[in-house]
Amino acid sequence: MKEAKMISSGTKVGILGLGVSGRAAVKYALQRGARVRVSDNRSEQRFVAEEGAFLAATGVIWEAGGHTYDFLRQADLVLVSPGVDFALPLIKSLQDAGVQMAGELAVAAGELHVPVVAITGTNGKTTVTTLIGELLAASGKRAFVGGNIGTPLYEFLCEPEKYDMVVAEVSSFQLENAGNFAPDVAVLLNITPDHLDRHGSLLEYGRVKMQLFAHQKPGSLAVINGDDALCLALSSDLPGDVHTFGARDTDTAVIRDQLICLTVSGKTEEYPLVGTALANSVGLRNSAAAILAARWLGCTPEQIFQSLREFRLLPHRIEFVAEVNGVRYYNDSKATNTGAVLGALQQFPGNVILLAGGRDKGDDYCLLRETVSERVRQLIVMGEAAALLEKALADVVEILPAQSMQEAVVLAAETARPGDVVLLSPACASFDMFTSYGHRGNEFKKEVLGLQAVRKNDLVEL
Ligand code: UMA
Repeated sequence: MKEAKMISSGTKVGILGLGVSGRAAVKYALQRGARVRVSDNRSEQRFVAEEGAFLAATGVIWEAGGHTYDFLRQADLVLVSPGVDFALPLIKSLQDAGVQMAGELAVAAGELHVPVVAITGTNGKTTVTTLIGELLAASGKRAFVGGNIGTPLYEFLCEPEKYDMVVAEVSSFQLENAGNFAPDVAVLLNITPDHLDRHGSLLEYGRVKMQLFAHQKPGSLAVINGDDALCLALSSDLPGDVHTFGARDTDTAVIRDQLICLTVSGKTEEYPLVGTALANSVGLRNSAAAILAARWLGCTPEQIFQSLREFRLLPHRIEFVAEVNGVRYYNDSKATNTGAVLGALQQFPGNVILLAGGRDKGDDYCLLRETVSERVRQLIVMGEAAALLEKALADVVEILPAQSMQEAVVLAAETARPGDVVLLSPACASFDMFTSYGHRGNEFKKEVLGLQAVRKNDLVEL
């Protein structure tokens, strides 16, 4: 993927949104000798309190409390943070005035001279990105692992000599504005409703996701979930070589029981995952996608198999917390959409006490009805979306409202019987009550471990 660099000495660069991505963009633009100005919608007081040290250290010009046309019009190029909706009228006005607008993928497209693997999908992106990074590391490759996972690609662009490859988690927000980003290996894990408050419809969300493949060169690899009808429908005419993973005999990576069979140059390789952290339906799907990418990138079956056996699941993803009074508690705070919740519920045969709710992202909670009626004994709802969840599910499951995580865990503990599972799998964003899904998951864990402590104290007194 070779293309003109967007930034050089003297380029006037605007940064729209100064979060993790924006701060890395500032660092990168300054390193290239650009003249940088920053625009952020936090109030001036909060912005100075939170970013004062960074602003002083970098010496950039800034505005806060909103984005103004006059301020950003001074730039040749504006780097847009993923959290900024690309449909903002201001962005169109600036483009009409000749200001170029780019996201981190568009900027990177001109400067990535090593093999690039990019992973998208509604659920499993972070796990598969981490897994591919580990598979590459096990085969001696110096892989930069970044993107939506938390380290922006700008960080790679600041010191590319340190790496042989890039593994990038890519979100739909980043793909809205990806320019000619053309990964050598592009992976699509699944498409189920998410971020519909921003993208408007599932079809539009899917269309944005497919931008990952739009500029791939012939001979590049497109890895697609063959069990996901929407993924298949949207990938009928891609420029790269399409290989699928799934349950069909025709898939390149066939998932059967706890085994993945990969066909490479007419030969079959077997990857048994029994006894590993990945031996469940979600883990097998993620592994199959990662194996396809890693084999294409030159990892050997032995290296892959070894890394898969050693892989440990990331926190907040169906994470076992504790067993208290015969009840097992799981933290799945990362499940911020219905697709992820369905995946989690499929791991348990029944008798689940489900804790859900938070900030609504436009999902359709009716998609949970069938599985909830089969597997959930009680639903405890909290946060802004509580009423929406009740409306969608009240006739299929008993529902209790909770005002806080503490109340939710206490209610669950009172209801649960030995053998039950208490699962935090919210189907919503966390920002109404917490700073992040990690914060929400940690609060859940704290409350569960508190139950454990109470029980221990009881035992001591006895
Ligand atoms: N801001 C504005 N104007 C706006 C919106 C936001 O000025 O219209 C400012 C806010 O004041 C805020 C800053 O922009 O301080 C935040 O920027 P941001 O929302 O783009 O977030 P970053 O901190 O830069 O983090 C982003 C990704 N965030 C989003 O996509 C919302 C992070 O993904 C990513 O890890 C990080 O870049 C590094 O690449 C998070 C995420 O929730 C984890 N992603 C979504 C997901 O996974 O579902 C897409």
